Amino acid sequence: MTGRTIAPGTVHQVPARPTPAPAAAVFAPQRRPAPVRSAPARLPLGRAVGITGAAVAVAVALTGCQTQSAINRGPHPGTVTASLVNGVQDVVLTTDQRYRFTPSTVTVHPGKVRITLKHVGTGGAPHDWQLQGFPADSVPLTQAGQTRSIEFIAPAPGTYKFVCSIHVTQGQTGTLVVLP
Ligand SMILES: [Cu+2]
Repeated sequence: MTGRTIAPGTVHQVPARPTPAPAAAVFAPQRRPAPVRSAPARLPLGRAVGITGAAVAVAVALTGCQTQSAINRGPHPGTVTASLVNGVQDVVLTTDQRYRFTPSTVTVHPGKVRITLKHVGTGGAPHDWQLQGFPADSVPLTQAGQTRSIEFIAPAPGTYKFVCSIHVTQGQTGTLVVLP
């Protein structure tokens, strides 16, 4: 108790502080990537080519769907403001097996918009792009490695939600802002 008086206490506390800080920092980043990496890392192990290879690929794809169907609670990355070039505002969104659109916040001006969806993943589920409330303004299901586009006239100024129609529950959503 006497050691806790102000004068000696300050001396003893100095070396104690640095220890817990780095320990916590080491644990935090290690836990996150571990489950994500373990699944894809095993995919290429299948040696067989041809029928067996295809069977493995299908099994892997199905497994991948199930293991990754958990909600992605990570941040929605990126913002972009489109500009009119040759009468159209080009917006390119990439997606992969992480249930995200990049960028996920898209700002456009009134007029024609072209949304291009590039599935840059190496496998897994296809994705589409749908502007909620405007079913015609949608990019159809796009497989890994594919690129598909849709052109439409921006709706009235405001804020709209867009989604991948088959991965809404996994959190694959974004925001379209139409400027006045
Ligand atoms: Cu999707």
